[in-house]
Amino acid sequence: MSHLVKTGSLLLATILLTLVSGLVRAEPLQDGPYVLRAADGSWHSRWIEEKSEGPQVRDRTAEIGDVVSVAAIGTLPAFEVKLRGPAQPARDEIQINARTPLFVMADTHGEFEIAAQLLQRHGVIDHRLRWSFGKGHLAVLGDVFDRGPNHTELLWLIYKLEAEAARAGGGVHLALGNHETMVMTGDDRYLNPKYPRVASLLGVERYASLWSEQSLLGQWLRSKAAVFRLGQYLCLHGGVSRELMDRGLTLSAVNQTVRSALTEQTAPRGEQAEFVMGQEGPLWYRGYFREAALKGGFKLAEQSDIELIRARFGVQAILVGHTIVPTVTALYGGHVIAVQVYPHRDEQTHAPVMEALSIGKDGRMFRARVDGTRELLPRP
Ligand SMILES: [Mn+2]
Repeated sequence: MSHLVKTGSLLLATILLTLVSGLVRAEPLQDGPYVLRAADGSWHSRWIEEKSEGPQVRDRTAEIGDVVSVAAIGTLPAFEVKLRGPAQPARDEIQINARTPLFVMADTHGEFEIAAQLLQRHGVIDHRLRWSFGKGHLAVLGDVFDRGPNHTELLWLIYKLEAEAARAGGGVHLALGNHETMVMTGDDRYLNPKYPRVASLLGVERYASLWSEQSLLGQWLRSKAAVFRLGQYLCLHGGVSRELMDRGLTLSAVNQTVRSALTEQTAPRGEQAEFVMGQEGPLWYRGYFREAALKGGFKLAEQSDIELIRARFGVQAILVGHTIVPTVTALYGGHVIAVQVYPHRDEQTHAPVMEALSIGKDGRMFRARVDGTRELLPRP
C-alpha cells in the first residue's frame, strides 16, 4: 500500500515537474543553416535543432558544392540546397520573351508557410518545394526578412529555386527591400524575437554578423539588385521617385550604389548613397499611394512622373511592393501595379491570406490568391 502511495506521489511529482518545466521552457527554436566562413577561410554550416532538452547548436564544416538541409516547418517538408560559389552581381536588365509567364510576389516578411503555399497553389513550385514553373520567371520584390518567424527558410528557398529555375530555362529574381538592407546593416528593430535568441545561441553579438559578407547568403544578397527591368516591367521594392529621375540615375548606378553601401559599411556614405538608401530612394519610397504618401511626407507622384519613368527605362509598368494594399491593385492607368498584400492569417478562420501578381503568356494580369484562385486584375 505504502509502496503504491509512494509510486503515486512520485508519478504526481514527475507530472507536475514536467508541466512546470514545460511552462518555463521558452518557445521551441529551430533555425538555419547559417553557412559562414571562418578566419582561416574554411566554411562552417551552423544550425539550431529543437531537442527535448531544448535547442541544440549543430556545427559542421562545409564546402562549396556540399548539400545542406533546411528543416521542415509546419506541413512543409525539409529541403536540400547545394551550396554555390560566390554570386556574380545580378543583372540590371533581364531580356525575356514577351510571352514568358511571370509570377510576382512582394514582401513575404518571414511568412514561409504562407508564401510557399501561394507559390505551390499557382504551380511555381511543387509539393516538395521544387521549381515547377518551367521557363516562367518569378520576381520577389524584397522584404523577405523581419517580422515573421521563418526568413532563413525563405531565403534558402529562393536561393535554391534560382538554380532550379535557371536549369529549366526560367528565372528567379530577388529585388532588395529596405528590410534586407536593415538586417544586413545591423538594424534589429523588426527582427522576429526568435532571431536574437539564435544570435546568442550561436555565440555572436549581433544578428547581422550571420548575414555579413563572410556568410554565404550574405554575399549572395549583396549581389542582388535593388531595381531591375524584367522584360517590359520595372521591378523594385518601394518605387522610383521623381527625385531619382531628376538625378538622372541609371539602374546600374542605383544598384552599384546599394551594393557599395552594403559592402563598405564602415566608410561614410556619399551624398548619392544617402539619397539611394534614404526615404526618396527605391527601397523606401511610397509616393504612388495617396494615404501612405500623406502619412510618410512624400509628394504624390503624378501621371507625368510615371510616364517619364516608363519612357526612361522602356517599360510598360512598374511593379512595387513595400506599401500594403488590401488586394493587388493597378494604379496610374495600369502603369503601376501594387503587389504587397501582407501575408497573414484570417483572425476567424485562421486561413492564410496573401496575393501575388500573375502575368500570363498573353500579358493579362491576375491577382493570384493563396487559396489557388485567380481573378483578372481590374484596370483603374
Ligand atoms: Mn518595405
